Amino acid sequence: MTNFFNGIPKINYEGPNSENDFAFRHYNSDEVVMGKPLKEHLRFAIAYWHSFAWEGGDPFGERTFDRPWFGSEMDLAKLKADVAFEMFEKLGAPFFCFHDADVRPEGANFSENTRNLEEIVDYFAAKMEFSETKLLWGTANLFSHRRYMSGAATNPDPDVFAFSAATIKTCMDATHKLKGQNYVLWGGREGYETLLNTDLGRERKQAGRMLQMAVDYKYKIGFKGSILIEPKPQEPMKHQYDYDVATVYGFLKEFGLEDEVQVNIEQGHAILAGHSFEHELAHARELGIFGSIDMNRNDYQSGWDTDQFPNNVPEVALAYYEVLKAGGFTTGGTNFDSKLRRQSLDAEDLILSHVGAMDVCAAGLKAAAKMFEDGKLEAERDARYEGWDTPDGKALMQSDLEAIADKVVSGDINPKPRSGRQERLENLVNRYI
Ligand code: XLS
Ligand code: NI
Ligand code: NI
Repeated sequence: MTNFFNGIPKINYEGPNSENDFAFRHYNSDEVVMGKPLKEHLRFAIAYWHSFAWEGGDPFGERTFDRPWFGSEMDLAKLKADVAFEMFEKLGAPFFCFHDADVRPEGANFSENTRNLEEIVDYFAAKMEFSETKLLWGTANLFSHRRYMSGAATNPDPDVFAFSAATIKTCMDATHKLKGQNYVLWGGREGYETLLNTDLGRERKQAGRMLQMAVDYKYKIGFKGSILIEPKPQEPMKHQYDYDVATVYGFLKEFGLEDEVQVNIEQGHAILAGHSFEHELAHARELGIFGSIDMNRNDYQSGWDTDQFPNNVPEVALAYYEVLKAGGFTTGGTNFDSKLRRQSLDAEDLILSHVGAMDVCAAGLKAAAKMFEDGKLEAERDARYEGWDTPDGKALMQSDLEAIADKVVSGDINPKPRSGRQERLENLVNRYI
């Protein structure tokens, strides 16, 4: 036991009227909703990078957090792991996620990186034998080190492509060893700053080849989890290639990987792309590539990826409604890719941010389930399209322009506009929240 969380109790469910800050009001993990306990619906994961590796710096100031594990020695990386697993236990977190660079010290070269990673993976594995927390996903940090400043797979230098491929291999090995349920590829610096020095066509082919190699390697090692791409439109690059769900789908189609790879959709990234979170979720579901979510919001005024904990129940409810419509998570889950504000210095802040986020998600999921089970929203939607379910409607999809033109003339077809009933539907949704 470390003494980092001294005095902070294990968090239990106490119901909506509790006065205790260190308690859940909505997240009753075993409560059954639509035939499944909440913990299986929500599949919460803690992001190692934000909670344990991020130091509280911003472009104008350095580290604000004072954590006993900050530093580059292996012993400190192990202390960090001890604290992380204590936090997972306090929160009853079913999952966690990590990048290689979050968990191990940076080595002088590839072999040292790999040795460090393997040592920590063994350390994790020993802890996970006694912990209830599993690995939701692993991933490679192919964006922080200066070697990646011009991208990883899409770098103009083939040596960087090679270094990245080797790193993805070690991170897939680590994820596999820890029985991770997914392997994530967020596009890091796969994008460009200026077209003046960029060959888009080449970079696209390089990215497609790297993804194919990751998929091949998954089968080679017998990794049963899903491979997920996380779309984002910009930041750190001016333009990121995996812009949004639709763009990623086009990319997957081009390389014949649409049945092999799904998406990890982040709320904040959806907003940066000019979409709503539910737009991205619905789109992924309809395209058959829905995988997992990063549930962190942005500040709506500042226009960058501020990675804040979710705190808006109506928003979250609409997102989980789309997740329920997709049939819920299979390998995916709800990852809090969220970080504290840099003034939130205390161990308590780290716990309470997650308590609040888990409660907001639980409340949102319960509202979404009511919406779903009640069926009124879907009935309204179906009614709007009912013409398409008639024999005439169905026949249209098999017809051609000439035949349709004849039919319009002979049947004197003259469409009559009907209300879209948006406000009525908005009123309906608010009744569940
Ligand atoms: C950055 C991304 C990143 C991924 C994991 O914006 O959200 O944190 O989730 O590499
Ligand atoms: Ni992000
Ligand atoms: Ni993310």
